[in-house]
Amino acid sequence: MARASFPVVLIALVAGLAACTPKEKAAPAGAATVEVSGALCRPTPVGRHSTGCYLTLKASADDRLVSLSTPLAGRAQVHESRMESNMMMMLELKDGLALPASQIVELKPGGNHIMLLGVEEPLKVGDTVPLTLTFATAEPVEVTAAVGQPAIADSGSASH
Ligand SMILES: [Cu+2]
Repeated sequence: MARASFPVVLIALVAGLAACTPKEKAAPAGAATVEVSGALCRPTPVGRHSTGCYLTLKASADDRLVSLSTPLAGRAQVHESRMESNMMMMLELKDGLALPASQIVELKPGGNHIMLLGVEEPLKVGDTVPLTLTFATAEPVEVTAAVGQPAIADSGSASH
């Protein structure tokens, strides 16, 4: 039994008095999960304290990536990349990133990405970065990102 099922139990009790109406929602909140794979952070450029990380998400039910953290950076944000007047701009997705049920959502170079800010120690190829991802519904997920250059960078001029 999901621990968030209290209201559901109440409704079931009330409904049970009248009739057996199968009105459950598709997935109970407690069962929602998000698969995270392919986590990779770029090495920090010399003299810089920020870098980009990429990964792939797949939520079992509609969800939202709301925040991220790592002990290796002061802050971790979800950014979108956008071309504006021929300039690649990065904006924080303050409301997080939508994860539609069963859809693969990629954070990748030139697109949405994770930004580590205030990185204390330079990240070098071969290092690892522990990341904790927090979702609107699913339980938090911890992954270990490798540090390396992404295989495909579709925007040579962008630094993340
Ligand atoms: Cu960024």
